[in-house]
Amino acid sequence: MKHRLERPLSLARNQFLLWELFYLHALTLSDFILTQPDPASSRLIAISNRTAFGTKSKAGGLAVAVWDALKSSNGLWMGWSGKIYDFPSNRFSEAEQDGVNFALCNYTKTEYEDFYLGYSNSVLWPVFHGRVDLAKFDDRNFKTYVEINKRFAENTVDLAEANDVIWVHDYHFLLVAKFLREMGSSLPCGFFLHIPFPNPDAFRSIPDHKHLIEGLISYDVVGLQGKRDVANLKMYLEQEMGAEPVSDTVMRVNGRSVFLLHCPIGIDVESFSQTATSGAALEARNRISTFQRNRSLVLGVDRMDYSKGLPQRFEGMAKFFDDYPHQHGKVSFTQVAPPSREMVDEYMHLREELDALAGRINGDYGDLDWIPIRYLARGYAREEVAGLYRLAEVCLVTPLQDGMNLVAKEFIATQDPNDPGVLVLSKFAGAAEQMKDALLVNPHSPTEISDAVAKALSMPLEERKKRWQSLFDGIMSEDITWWRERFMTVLNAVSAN
Ligand code: ADQ
Repeated sequence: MKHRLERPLSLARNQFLLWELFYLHALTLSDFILTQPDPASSRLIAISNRTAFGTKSKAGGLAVAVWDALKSSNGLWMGWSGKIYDFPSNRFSEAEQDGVNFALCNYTKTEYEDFYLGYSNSVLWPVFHGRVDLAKFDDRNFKTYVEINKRFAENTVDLAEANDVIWVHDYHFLLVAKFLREMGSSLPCGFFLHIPFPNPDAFRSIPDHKHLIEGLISYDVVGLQGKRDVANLKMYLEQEMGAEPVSDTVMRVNGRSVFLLHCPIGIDVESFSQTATSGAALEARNRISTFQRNRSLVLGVDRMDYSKGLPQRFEGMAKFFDDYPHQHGKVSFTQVAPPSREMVDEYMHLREELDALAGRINGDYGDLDWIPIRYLARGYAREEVAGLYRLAEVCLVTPLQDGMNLVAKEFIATQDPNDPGVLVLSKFAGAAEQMKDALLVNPHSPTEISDAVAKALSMPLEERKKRWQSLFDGIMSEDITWWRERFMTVLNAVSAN
């Protein structure tokens, strides 16, 4: 039986935020009326490293949310084309797809290595995920990071019109607003960080931390996934920059007011839920069922990244097979993990580590007619992933650190309400702040993972349904539309004040 899905009333659900703005920031009622998003007069410019240009289906919540926002305002999406050329793209080239305009640049090989692999993914990604030990600090990479941010700002100034509103995404572009301000642009500019904001000491370990924070506080609104991220950023601003809170959400720093917005990203629940019963999803289910026979499926779906806690998860499953021998032959764990950022050393090492661990666990516990752990180092179509989620009795989402984690929400969206699976979720995923009815575990503890899997597999149907319903209601009420409108409501209101 299909569950009933209602169109989210996101604007109504964000009314609370309007009142929060009204009271906390002494905006007048007319400010509100005048500053609500008016697609007819303000165009949205989105900036992110990759765009959805050239993709047939806009898989992934973010691409869909940004696309919809751009389409309704005849907007512009700026980003990297994904191509590497010999010459820098001082001017971006323009394109159009399905009613959305794009301005795309190419990177040179050096820019790709220094800006993308070097600074973004070998300094900011590890440090923001609490892995200062993996960071590789190099002045040259920072210099290129600055140059690319400046180039994006220059092209934004060239392409922007008087009423535009700018929304920048993620850690690749911490400095864009600072350059925009230096170039004289006062257009409303918001930033959303998809990954965690680290504790102040970890952030201070980056030699250029003061430059980075000057960039961040040049935005009017900084959106963060979790309350812990907002608290970390506030703490850093107070300790290092002498910032003073104007209200619960606004900090006064270097003569500017910055709105720190707690804004957890959601998914398109309705669409994901429908995908799980599509033809392609059923086909994927049938294929894995052939392998599973009647065994219970424990599933993991992640990009192959050290922040996702994959070796620790494999160890957790080894502990499960150790501690619960009666489950041998009755349960199989399948981990789907497409390699990413393979040019970065740590990602190559992770691949080798997982190869070795999977081999060891199968060697130790497997039998002639049973493979305990299957690890597939490849990506699958969105429909196929949805089909796998729907079949799984347990989904293991155990990152060591994660801004949010969309897999946790996708799993819940795809379950059969009459026979839902159980979500085992890391306490350190941003999603854990919202999804308290999952089985929450410490991802570093093989015992906690093992016991949670055992508990999930033996959980009575009534308890599974109760937990699932509460999780489902949560992801429905704070879905991708709610997230986008929450951010845009604040950006429009704050920037006009
Ligand atoms: P990611 O680190 O990429 O995102 P996540 O939120 O889990 O992590 O999203 C991964 C996406 O890739 C999901 O939509 C998932 O379905 C898909 N995916 C993963 N493995 C796949 C496979 N094998 N085949 C096909 N699809 C696969 C960053 C942050 C997160 C934050 C998001 C959004 O690190 O914390 O939730 O941005 O803000």
